[in-house]
Amino acid sequence: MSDLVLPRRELILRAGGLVAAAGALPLLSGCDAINGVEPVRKILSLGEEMHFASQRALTNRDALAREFTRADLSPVFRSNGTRMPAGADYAVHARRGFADWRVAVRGLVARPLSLSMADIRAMPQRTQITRHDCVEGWSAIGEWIGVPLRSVLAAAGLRDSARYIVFRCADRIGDADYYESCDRVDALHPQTILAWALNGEVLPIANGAPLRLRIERQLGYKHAKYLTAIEAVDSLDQVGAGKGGYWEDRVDYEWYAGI
Ligand SMILES: Nc1nc2c(c(=O)[nH]1)N[C@H]1C(S)=C(S)[C@@H](COP(=O)(O)O)O[C@H]1N2
Ligand SMILES: [Mo]
Repeated sequence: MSDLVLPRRELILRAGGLVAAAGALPLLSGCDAINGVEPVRKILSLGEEMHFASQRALTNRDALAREFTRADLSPVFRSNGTRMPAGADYAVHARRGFADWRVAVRGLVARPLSLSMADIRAMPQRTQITRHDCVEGWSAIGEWIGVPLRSVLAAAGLRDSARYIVFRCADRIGDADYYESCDRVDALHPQTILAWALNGEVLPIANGAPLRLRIERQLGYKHAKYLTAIEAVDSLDQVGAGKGGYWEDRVDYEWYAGI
């Protein structure tokens, strides 16, 4: 697959979805199919996604991270940081296969959402084989499946006033919950996905079950695991100590960890 033509191809497929919603022949296929969302919402989010796409055309941060093939997969995708969130609540969710897990989408959005894992899997999906780079000096290549964050933000009606997206997590390290954030450009990047599968299997607990961020143009610590909420905000001042992430607030990790 050629990386560079993908965003356009995706838009064309989405346009196909619009035609299908209007009653013409269904043109959807494979993992790009839009399903599980009512037609009006579909048309609405198509408009919003095209709006996002035109905003993105003005930036030079559109480039895609390199994608690999299955032959490149690491034999083991190791885990780092939290491997199992503490507490009874998470353990109960895990025992139930995360059937009742909910991810809130809130803040500067027109339609706040509370998404189940079934809702998330019913949205358009993207599969990508990418390399994860941790600042601690290791890398691993894995295949991820998830919903593009921009589709979720479109469904929620991201407001123009939203400048950053904050990710809330179920685990604590020491005295605080883990959290991260990114700007609109990375939030709307086509490879920024909320992933629920790794290497063809449901995401393991050690890697962030049931849902974790993949933000492929940035370093490992930005890829928040165990997601509980996604918040659209206009400033990071009120988030943690104001630097936008757990490690940014505690050690000297950069907020923009571009690679
Ligand atoms: N919620 C949460 N997200 C997290 C972490 C964590 O401890 N908790 N560790 C980060 C770091 S430093 C890395 S390198 C990756 C590790 O992801 P993995 O466990 O799937 O290898 O998750 C990142 N996201
Ligand atoms: Mo890391």
